[in-house]
Amino acid sequence: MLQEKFKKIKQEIIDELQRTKTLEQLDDLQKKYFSRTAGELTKLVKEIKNVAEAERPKIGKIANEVKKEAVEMFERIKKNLETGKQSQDNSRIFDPTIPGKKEEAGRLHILTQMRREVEDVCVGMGFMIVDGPELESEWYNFEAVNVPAWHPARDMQDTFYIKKSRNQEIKKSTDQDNHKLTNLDTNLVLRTHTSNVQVRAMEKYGVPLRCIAPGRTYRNEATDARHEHTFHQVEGLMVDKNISIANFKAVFDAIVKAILGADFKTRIRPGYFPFVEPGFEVDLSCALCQGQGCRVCKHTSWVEFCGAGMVHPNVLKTGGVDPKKYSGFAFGFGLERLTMMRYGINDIRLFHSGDLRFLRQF
Ligand code: FA5
Repeated sequence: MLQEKFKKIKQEIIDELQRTKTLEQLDDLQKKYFSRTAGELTKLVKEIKNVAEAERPKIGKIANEVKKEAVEMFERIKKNLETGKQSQDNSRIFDPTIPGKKEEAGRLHILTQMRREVEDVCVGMGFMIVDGPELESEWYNFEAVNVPAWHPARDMQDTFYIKKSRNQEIKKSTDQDNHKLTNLDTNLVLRTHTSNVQVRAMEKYGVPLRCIAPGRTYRNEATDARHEHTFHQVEGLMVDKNISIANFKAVFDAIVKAILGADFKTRIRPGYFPFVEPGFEVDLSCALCQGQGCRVCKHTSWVEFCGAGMVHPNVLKTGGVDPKKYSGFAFGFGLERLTMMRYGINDIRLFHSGDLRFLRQF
């Protein structure tokens, strides 16, 4: 539409004038737009006669305004250049009639916000934050934490495997990300838990050690209201002399209290994980149904939240730590589930749905 073309040419003139630094350039621009025969603005004005008669006065008015403003701008710039006021002034051409651009302010994903809160609480208790690769050697993900290939516990954590032949290729790119992949004689897997960081952290930092490792994890999982194939865990590991279950309970309670409030109910029950002995599971009381029963807690009024236990001597040994001198606890909880209980979110799939109506609430 002609009206649009006038708007566009006006903006073009403004842009070009902003870049004009000499009188010669200005002269060239003047010809480009105003020359009687081939000037671009002149040609547009000539097109007005082809517009429907009823429309002509309106377009004519717009054309006159654009032309008038353009002439004024040219005069102003000419004066600037003649008086030595250089091109900085030219960039000050400001057209108040152009609608402003609204900047959309982003926000952090709710899981990022929650991770940061958990990190703050743990850092306050002297834990450092460590990271580990999501694409991990099968060895660190399983063997190093006492889960050999034949172990039935592997069935509980099925994942996505990458063939050995691609390892060197992948190694190059992950090394650049500072996540060294070692033990590449094994397959690579998308890590099933953050427990892959346990041995890595002991190898790197030695003991005494107090760290958390939050991060993304993957499982070949049928999804439902509380299971995702891609989710986040926060691993905790504390190794020192004389560490006991009491230390775990104190640290764990402090986290839950800080995030969910002092009155939130939890329960600890025995649980089996090959990398701890003894092992337990911690449940959160279901905040969604307040004990009435719902699909998230599978009508039990408790939501499985965390695996934990005293680090198995084999894992300490693999990490280069003497189990006769040192003991430790480890835990791994689901960040999505913690967030669900805090905000009453009734379906885990909402986190990665990309649904802005959901995300904008936080
Ligand atoms: C583990 O992953 C162990 N590595 C935890 C652990 C660490 C035990 C250290 C002992 C010592 P589990 O598979 O139960 O355990 O997962 C731990 C938590 O992750 C669960 O309680 C749950 O909150 C969360 N989680 C597990 N699978 C899923 C899933 N598919 N979707 C969402 N959250 C999940």
